[in-house]
Amino acid sequence: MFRKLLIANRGEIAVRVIRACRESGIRTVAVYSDADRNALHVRMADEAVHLGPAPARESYLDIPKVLQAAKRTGAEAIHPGYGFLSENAVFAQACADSGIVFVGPPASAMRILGSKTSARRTMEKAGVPFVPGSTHGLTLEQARVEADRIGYPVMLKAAAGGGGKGMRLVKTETELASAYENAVSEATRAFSNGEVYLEKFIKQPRHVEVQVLADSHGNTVHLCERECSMQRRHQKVVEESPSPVLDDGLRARMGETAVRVAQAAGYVNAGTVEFLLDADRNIYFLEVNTRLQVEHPVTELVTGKDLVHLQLHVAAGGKLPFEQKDVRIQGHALECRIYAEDPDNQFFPSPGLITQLNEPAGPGVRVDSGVYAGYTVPLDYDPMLAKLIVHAGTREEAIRRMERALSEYVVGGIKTNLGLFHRILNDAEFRSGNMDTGSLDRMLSMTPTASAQTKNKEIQIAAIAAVMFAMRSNSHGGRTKPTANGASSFSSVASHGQTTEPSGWREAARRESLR
Ligand code: MV4
Repeated sequence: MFRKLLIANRGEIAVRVIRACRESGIRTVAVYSDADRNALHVRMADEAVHLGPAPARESYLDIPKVLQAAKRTGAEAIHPGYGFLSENAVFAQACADSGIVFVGPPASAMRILGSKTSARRTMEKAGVPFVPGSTHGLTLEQARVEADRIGYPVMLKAAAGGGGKGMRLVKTETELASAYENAVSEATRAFSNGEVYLEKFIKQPRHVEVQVLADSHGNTVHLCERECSMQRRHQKVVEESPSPVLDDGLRARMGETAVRVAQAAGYVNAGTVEFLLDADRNIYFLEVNTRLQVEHPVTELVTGKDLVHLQLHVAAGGKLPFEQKDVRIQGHALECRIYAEDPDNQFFPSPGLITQLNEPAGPGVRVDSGVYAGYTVPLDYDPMLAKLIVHAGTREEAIRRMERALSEYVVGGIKTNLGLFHRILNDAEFRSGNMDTGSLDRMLSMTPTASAQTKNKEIQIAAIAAVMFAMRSNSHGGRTKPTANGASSFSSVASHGQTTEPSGWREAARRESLR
């Protein structure tokens, strides 16, 4: 195993990797920018190297600076986390050329999968079902012919894209020329590569992804699926495993297909195979994310496998310590992504000083957080603060556990999306388990009714009361005494909105949660 590893990332994922390293006796090197001098990952690592100014181009994305930090500190391996350099084949190749282990797939697999057209050609050869359409970049004239062949509506996509960038829906031939020009120019600007291709448009698809894991000895397994349809503008908000819409047959077929995808690309390490599932339950390969994903914890909780430990193990040349038949799903896991953003103002980022922080705990609750009370969230990077993940026996129990954990969660000083999850978890489509990628937009387009707002406020008040109750039990080392009318301090707080012993912390929590 490695003696020292550099984490080329920040925030909760850097912290997550540092924790796994500490458990394995691996020394850790953090890197940071001017904006991250006081960041949690810097405090938690054994060593830290300053990279440069706040803009990612001059710090976290600067390949020579990151490599130099690894060489100077004697790190034998680099974990890229997600985002930043994690899917950059040039970086993976540069690590290999410098004799540093990149904790991720070989650069060759990243090149095959990084181009959506080359990925589609590879899957065509391997007999993997993919969305009907072209497997090469197209001129406008070729696009016209191809669109006529597969039938409108079609989607124009950037070959270098992924995650929704450079995509255009084309409903009729009259829209094709202008959509083509737009897609090419957007792709050129975003990826310095204007190659676009066509796919048949799948209406209201569900987004289901399969976690795969491969070692360098030819063994590949899948760790079942995650359902990620609850998203807004290609930003996932709630994820879960297993998917409520898969049965064992479809799960096995998707898993086997994902393993075939990985093998066809020469994949090693952890990766995610994305599928679209249409209304008739057809599955279509979409793309591979060649990194550890934000939502990996839901897979860890239901399979009992630690993905970061496994990534480190296979990157160091180890064999997979289990076989496919040993992978089973236990119970149900849900994840809520906590963002510093304002749901009442078009989800604009809301950076600033975190004045109060109470992260939930208790049975079946995990918080992967990159922040602490007194930390100032910078505006330079993604505004995700933390992930709240719960595990329980059934989906219903997991939803109730998530509501309980959310009721304990207090983030003061900045706006967050915490208040949104109660609505999502009680949304009829979400409850049914039959969501698609339009479900969250439909929910958000319905302004909450006055009664729903009243209900929300009641729940918020109950949430603060629950936190106060917990604090009180802690500080007094015992139960809360009933009040004269027989109610506990819980209902007393709920009805009067104040405690008998006002404290700075409680008052701040009350102000935050009532906002
Ligand atoms: C599609 C599609 C419908 N038909 N492709 C968006 C992100 C990128 N990974 C692929 N995406 C889509 N591709 C065809 N041929 C609909 C989407 C899509 C979507 C996919 C996954 C998760 C959320 C989504 C939201 C809107 C559209």
